[in-house]
Amino acid sequence: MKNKYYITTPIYYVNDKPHLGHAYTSLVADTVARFKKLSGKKIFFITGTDEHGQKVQEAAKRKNMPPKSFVDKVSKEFINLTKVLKLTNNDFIRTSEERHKNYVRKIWELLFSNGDIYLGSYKGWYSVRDESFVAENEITKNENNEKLGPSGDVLKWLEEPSYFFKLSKWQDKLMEYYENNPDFIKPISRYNEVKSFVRGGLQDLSISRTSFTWGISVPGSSDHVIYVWLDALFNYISALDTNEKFKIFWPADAHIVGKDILKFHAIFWPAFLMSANLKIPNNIFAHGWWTINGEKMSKSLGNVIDPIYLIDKYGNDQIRYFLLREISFGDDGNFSEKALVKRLNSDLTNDLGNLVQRVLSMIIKYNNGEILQRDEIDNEDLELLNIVENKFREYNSLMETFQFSQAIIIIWSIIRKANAYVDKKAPWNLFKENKNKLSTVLNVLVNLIYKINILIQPILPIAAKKIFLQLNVQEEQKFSYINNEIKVGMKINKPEGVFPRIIE
Ligand code: ME8
Repeated sequence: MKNKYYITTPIYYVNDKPHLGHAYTSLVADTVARFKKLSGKKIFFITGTDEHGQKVQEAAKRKNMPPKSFVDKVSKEFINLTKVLKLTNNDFIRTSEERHKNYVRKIWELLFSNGDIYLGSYKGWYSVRDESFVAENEITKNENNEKLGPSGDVLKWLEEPSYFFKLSKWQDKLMEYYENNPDFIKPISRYNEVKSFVRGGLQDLSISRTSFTWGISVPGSSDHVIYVWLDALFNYISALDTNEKFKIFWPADAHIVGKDILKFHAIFWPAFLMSANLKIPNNIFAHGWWTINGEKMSKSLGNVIDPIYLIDKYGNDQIRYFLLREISFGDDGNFSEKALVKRLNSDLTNDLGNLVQRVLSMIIKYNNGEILQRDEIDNEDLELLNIVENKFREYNSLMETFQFSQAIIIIWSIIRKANAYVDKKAPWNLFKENKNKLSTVLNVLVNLIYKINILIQPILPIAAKKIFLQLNVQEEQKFSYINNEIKVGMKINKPEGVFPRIIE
């Protein structure tokens, strides 16, 4: 299907409840899903939870719970977060579901029969925090001379029988794929990083474990469980596989992930897919980290922020806006509530909220809510009438390339122009001096708000709906409507403030 668009978030570990980092990736994926839908695409968007592995088993043990009851409980919190965030995901996949486990066993058998799996034994260091085997050159030491992994946890020595995937065999094919598909990994700095890693040589990958049991057992070898990353990555296909209608969505158009898990997505994943003779996703975008005082926000560092607390306090659109606007997608950024409040008051309350509130109030006050025609058009009116269409191409290409902050800057440059136009034209004076001009100015402004609101839909979906309702038009307006206008003679509804000021 030509018009389809399949987008995913990582599936999150259920060793602990969700934090703002998880909410961020999910909100970004939701923004893209909404943007693509408004551009006319048929969307499939999934998120979910990664429920197997040593890290989750150990977390369950710490809570004195059987792993299954533990993952059932924690995954509910992630499902709840999708509701609080008002995500438009079509499905939520859990790796403990039968549909997923059956699919992964099928894949194991396929890779095995293709000659890419062999039995050996693994000896080496393992990071439970990252669920990753760690090479000697990635190891550092702490003051007690203990070995640390890339995420700073104390490594465990593993020595156990293990099945291996012939990753080394796929090195050349991977390099060839990267060369032929320069857009596969974004941003470009990450693409170069992955290429130089693979060029440095790939070792075969241990893909089963025997020292714990919480996972999908290896077909025909039930003392082994399948390595959690081989299990987890295939969620992107198992989520489609049980429904013929959804199978056509593969390959994914975009996997949105944090840079911490790029290696798994950009190296292991395409190698597994090549081995299984499946198509490779079009794009992997690895974004940066939200930090707190310069340190990555993470469950294990204990410096996490609860997204539900923030949304209760400030609102859903507000948090979404801040996360998308505050950092360039791809970069790291420091989170602070002070910066959040400052940005919300300045951008949402003073700029957008104020524009909508004062223009709609004037239409009610001066024209009894009716949209009147424009008949005295000057160059300033014309400029504003055309500004959104003129900027649309730029906005669209920024959104297409996941430059959300830059796309928002374009919209806000229009909003600020609109506010400056209100101040300059001073409708409150025109009301006394020139009623014709007043109608023209208010007509220009209401159409401008309508068009601005079309652009903000993926970024501020709830507010955009409210504003369309105040304009008395349908609550969703596709991008192809960008040249439409609010009909003369129509009446708007009474405005209600969309972004109340936050007391600092
Ligand atoms: O890695 N800033 O799950 P996970 C921004 N189960 N994003 C952050 C973040 C931060 N400080 N902290 C977390 C896993 N994230 C695997 C994935 S996929 C087949 C398996 C986001 O619970 C970011 O997207 O550790 C990161 O990649 C993901 O959460 C890691 O979530």
